[in-house]
Amino acid sequence: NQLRELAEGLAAAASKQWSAAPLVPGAQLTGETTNATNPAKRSQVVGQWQAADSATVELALRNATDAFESWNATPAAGRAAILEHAADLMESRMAEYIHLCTLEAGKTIADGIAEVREAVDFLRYYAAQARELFVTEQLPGPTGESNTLQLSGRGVFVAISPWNFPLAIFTGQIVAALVAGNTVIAKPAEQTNLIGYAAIRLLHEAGVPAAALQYLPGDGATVGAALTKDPRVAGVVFTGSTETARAINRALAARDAAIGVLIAETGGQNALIADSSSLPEQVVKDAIGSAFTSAGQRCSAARVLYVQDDIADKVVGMLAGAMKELVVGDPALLSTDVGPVIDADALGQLQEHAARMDREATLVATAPVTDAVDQGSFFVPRAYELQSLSQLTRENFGPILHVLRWKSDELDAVIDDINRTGYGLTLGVHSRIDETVNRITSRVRVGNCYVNRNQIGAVVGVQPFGGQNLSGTGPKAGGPHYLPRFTTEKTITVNTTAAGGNASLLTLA
Ligand code: UN1
Repeated sequence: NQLRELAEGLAAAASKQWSAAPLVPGAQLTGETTNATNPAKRSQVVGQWQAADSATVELALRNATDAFESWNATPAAGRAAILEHAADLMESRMAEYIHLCTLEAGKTIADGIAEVREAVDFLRYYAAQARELFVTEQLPGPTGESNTLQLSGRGVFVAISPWNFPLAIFTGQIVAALVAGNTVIAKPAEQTNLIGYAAIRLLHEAGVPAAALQYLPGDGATVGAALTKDPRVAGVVFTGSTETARAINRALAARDAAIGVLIAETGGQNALIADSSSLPEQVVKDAIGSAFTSAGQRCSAARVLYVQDDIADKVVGMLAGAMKELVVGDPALLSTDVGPVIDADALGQLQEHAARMDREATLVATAPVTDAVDQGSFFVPRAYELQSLSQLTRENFGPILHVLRWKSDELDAVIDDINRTGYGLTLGVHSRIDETVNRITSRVRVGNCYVNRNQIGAVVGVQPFGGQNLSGTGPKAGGPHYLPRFTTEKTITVNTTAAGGNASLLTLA
């Protein structure tokens, strides 16, 4: 039944027209429209979107500033109820969002389903957390005084979101800021404006006031930079490159304004370490899942497989065999494992890296080339064997896995290598020796360690996700410490005796 509903929903969604434009009360929209295209079918226009101009950005900032006091005064339980309503709406229209994720972001149906579920999980998780967090806490104190601690939103929050989770991360960032009492200006990634627009419309329908949540599609210079340098902005929540996070941090710091908050989740150079006690079949299955799901376009994805030399030949041989089974193609087909990468730029960067690897490393495995590949921005998965991790000079955001061998006395050197990258997002460990697992997980400085399983797909509320060092500022999305970062605290001390709470003026100092 569910499958039939999904199929019917997908078919209905396929006949709809899609568009996006700024959602800013009072704006006169005059900007040019741009075509949105399907990454799997270069020539297919899937909708139009209109970018925000500078006047619209300014109006959005004014609206968000004006709307803050009343949205922040709405009881947290009321804000949480709106999120819960939005979760129900999104679930009931799951097929439409899956279709959009395939159409505009090139996601497979399986990834589209995961995307909608994660967005719904974020809505319900932050709603539940807000209900618990926003209770006025009575603090113990001296007799004659009452001390309470109140949480409040900070003001205007800007959400700058990535194209690789255009619904899940987009929604998660926005609703965390909103439910904490902030007004939000959402700047989607330019590649996924249509999905972002549909999500914002749904949140409005669920009851978020239009001025409390505004939508500003556009480029980084006109929209992103204008927002982050504005003194009216209290904080920014960002997922994307480390370089952009640094630029946002500098912009916030340079303002003659209150000190802005930055919550950033950035890149990685994620390793999977397998020792000789691990099961080669499982290592290969999890390496493939972690490196090539979502066409490798997850910041959690495995980029480097460190395999102990005694099992290395076996693992590399099995990897080559298994990769021959990967089906690269149209993400709308259920048979497809690996869809396109997001656009021609992304493809160009991967090709450039592969060309260097072809010269400087050894190609050990590839997936088969299919007819679909010429029609869009497809990169056929590859695996290279390296001599040293230093051959990787940047994060390669796509389906390329790098293999390195290590000897039994080199485990600490491997750990040092990984830490030296400065990134610290995910780590996979495959070993059946507890002592080895403990040594690795305690020494490697990352945000998420996964032992004897794949290293992607962190579940909201169960596996809080986020990195350290170059990989982000924390706190982790989908974890208990995330919402508090969007709030500010107020301590209220009241003299409750007629004569005064403090017995003597002399004790005041
Ligand atoms: C990202 O790619 O920005 O664990 C984050 C995962 C996802 C998060 C990825 N839940 O793979």
